[in-house]
Amino acid sequence: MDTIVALSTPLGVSGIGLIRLSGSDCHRLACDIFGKESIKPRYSYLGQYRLLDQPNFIVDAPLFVYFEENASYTGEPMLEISCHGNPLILQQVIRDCIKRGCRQAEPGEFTRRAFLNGKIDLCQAESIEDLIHSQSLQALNIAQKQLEGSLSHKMEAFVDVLTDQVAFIEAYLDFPEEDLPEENRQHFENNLDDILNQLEGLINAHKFYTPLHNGIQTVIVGAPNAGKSTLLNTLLGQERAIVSDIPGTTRDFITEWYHLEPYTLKLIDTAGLHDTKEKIEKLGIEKTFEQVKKADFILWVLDGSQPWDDTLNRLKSLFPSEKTLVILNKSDLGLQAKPRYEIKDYVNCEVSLKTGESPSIIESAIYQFLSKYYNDFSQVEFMVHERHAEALKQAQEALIKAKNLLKGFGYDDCLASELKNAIYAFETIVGRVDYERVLDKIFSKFCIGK
Ligand SMILES: Nc1nc2c(ncn2[C@@H]2O[C@H](COP(=O)(O)OP(=O)(O)O)[C@@H](O)[C@H]2O)c(=O)[nH]1
Ligand SMILES: [Mg+2]
Repeated sequence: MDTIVALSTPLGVSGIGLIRLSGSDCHRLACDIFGKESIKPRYSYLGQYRLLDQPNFIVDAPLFVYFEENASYTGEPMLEISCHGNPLILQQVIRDCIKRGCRQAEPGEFTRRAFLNGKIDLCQAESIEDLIHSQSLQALNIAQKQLEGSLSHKMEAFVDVLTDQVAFIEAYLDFPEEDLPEENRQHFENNLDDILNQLEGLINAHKFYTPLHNGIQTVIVGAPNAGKSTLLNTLLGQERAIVSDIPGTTRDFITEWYHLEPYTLKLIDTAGLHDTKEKIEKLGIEKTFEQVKKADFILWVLDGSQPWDDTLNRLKSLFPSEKTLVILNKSDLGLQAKPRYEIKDYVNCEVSLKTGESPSIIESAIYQFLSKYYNDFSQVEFMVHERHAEALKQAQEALIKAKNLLKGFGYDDCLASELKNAIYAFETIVGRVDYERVLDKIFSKFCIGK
């Protein structure tokens, strides 16, 4: 296998920048670069990095560690070089490694090699991507367990049960003169029900994947001057957005993370929605509508002290009540009856963001709203990716058919074939089945150096 090289930390000024190499040449390269006869594995050395074409020039004095085959992340010989985090040093070192015969790694290639060398299965590889990118503590916790094999073990347990059953059915079909033992049939039916039950839970958990992984996309919308930026600042507890009584102050999006355990929200403060001819403002408004379409959760801020107008009617039709919480603001100025009436179909909370008493009221309104919308969020045990959900649905379909066949015809070939379909679906999740195409799709999501 060829030896690949990549920067594993972001390219930018930092204390340390880590360069990783993987492939059969690692030991020779380490000896050549650092002028050693041999190198002890898993031992940290301080070396002098000399460039191949300028041997008198020491580009950095990095720490390096060599890992032997079968005892590294990829399962191949590996070399990790911890340079000082100057992009110039890092570029020089990588270029030098390429001159010495390495190839720049493709995105995700280290993890792909780990998978191909049997160090991890596909579920585990995907959990590494979750570990790197997830935005909530709960997601990190689950991803860590999946890296240890929690989802893979579940799939393997299903496969074991079904494989035993297929073997039994096939033996029975070969010797049909033997009586079909009733207790086996009952036991089998119970097993099918148990797997189907668990499958339903897993398929259901898929809808939590994006909010766990990317955070809940929350767009703060409303007319100009309603108090959207004040809401953002109130939740964050800091003056993040400019608050002003000049309408149209917020034109571009302001995005901030906001943690309300167990939820992680990506708050997006937007331009006020109203009729305008002003070019830049108009652009901002169009962008806001795009955000509304993509949002998981909408916080609609309304100045309840102002009369209701036609623009608000139009906005109302754009914000579905099942994912919108209305913040009826400016209660200190006295709320009018009409807006209160108009938003009666929405979950809402009446506040005065200006008085500063509101954070806990709004926080608890958001918490309650999300708890209802994402019920059982904190009970989610698995990060069920789109790919997993699709395979799980195929398995579910096959097992439902199997259950009906068992009731109708007892043990026959069709039943065994449906069980095999389910087994195949579970195996694709773990990645035991050979399929290059799926691999490309998964690993292209990784960053280079991972
Ligand atoms: N009286 C009163 N004024 C408020 C309240 N909340 C915000 N404001 C004021 O309304 C104006 C517009 O607020 P801002 O957050 O910039 O609104 P945005 O355009 O929706 O982002 C500012 O002058 C705020 O101080 C409130 O609860 N009561
Ligand atoms: Mg604003």
